[in-house]
Amino acid sequence: MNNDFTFAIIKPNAVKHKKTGPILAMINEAGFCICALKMTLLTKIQAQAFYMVHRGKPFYDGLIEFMTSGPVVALILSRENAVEEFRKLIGETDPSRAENGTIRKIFAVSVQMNAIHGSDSPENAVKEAAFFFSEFERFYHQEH
Ligand code: DAT
Ligand code: MG
Repeated sequence: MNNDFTFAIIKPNAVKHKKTGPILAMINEAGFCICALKMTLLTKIQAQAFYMVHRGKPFYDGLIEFMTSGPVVALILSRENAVEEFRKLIGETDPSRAENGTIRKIFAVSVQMNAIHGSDSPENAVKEAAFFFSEFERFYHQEH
């Protein structure tokens, strides 16, 4: 099994403004394979569980409200060194600090509405992917 994967979410602002297609194109062009993909509307309980590590921080309530404000697109993405390479592709959390050409630089409208999530470690990629996808919804062995 190919374990070199990361987990991503295209956030509500980007989905709403028809950026799903352009973002997926950038992801493919950067060499990632889409192993799983689903459009879904998070419940408050799901968003709170997903962002549990940020509970108590000043931006937490706003983050939960934003992440449940419209549908998102959840993804499992594979390539060599997937977690680190994907964090490079999306750029800094704060889009004003993100490098030119990164997904957040191009599509984020603020720190909160920063267009895309990417796992920060392989361990969290495993946990986060399990939050959204069963084994039957994953297609790891595709030709590159
Ligand atoms: P990242 O998404 O780059 O891993 P994070 O885990 O620190 O960043 O935070 C999770 C999300 O919470 C982030 O994508 C947007 C939101 N967030 C973080 N810091 C924030 C802040 N200072 N103000 C508003 N939203 C913030
Ligand atoms: Mg994070």
